[in-house]
Amino acid sequence: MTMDLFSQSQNANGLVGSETGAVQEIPLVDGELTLHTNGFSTQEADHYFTQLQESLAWTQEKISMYGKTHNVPRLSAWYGDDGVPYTYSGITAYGLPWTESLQAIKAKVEQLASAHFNSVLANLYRDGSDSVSWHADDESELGPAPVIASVSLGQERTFQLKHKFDKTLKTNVLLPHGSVLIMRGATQQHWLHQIAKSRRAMSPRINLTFRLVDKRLAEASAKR
Ligand SMILES: O=C(O)CCC(=O)C(=O)O
Repeated sequence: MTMDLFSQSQNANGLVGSETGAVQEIPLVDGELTLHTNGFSTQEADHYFTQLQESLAWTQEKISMYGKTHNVPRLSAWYGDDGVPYTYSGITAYGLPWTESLQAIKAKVEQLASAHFNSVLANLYRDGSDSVSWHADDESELGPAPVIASVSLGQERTFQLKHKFDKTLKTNVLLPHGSVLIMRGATQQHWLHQIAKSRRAMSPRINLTFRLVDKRLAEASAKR
């Protein structure tokens, strides 16, 4: 049985997230989710989308699986405070310095989340065939109960969640242009999330996930 977690805020499609101006505390077993549907006005979101699409250092990362190298199905870029490391595919690297736009977005998001962030992972989904597969943001350097603030600009996509241990628990959240989804508490310990591929014609989407990386823990896990 799939639990009906969103009976008060579902739209006609059974998805949440389409109410203008809404701040929704989304009830989630073993987790905490808040969706600011209009965290950024349409005008601000339009401006930042164009600005970031043109100016961020978008990179095609590669992943090795079963002895073969594949392109990751999206472009990405890391930015952060000086000396904040991040690790991917066993490699430790350092983020680029904040751009003016990213700093302005970070300030707004920190206010919405009442939290401080020192790095951001930017993802560019070029069309519906770009995606991110099931995972949790549960790296040890984020701590046991990280606050992650996720900004969506451009094409609305569906953020899918499934519980790690109780297979009956799953849900979908629509992430519209200008929205900010905040995950906190035990969410990363108990839930996986993904943006699935879609066969529908889709325009580009930029996602920014702001995080607070513990430098000492990141360096320690890189040495392991
Ligand atoms: O694009 C999204 O909304 C999710 C991105 C994500 O899960 C990640 O970067 O870890």
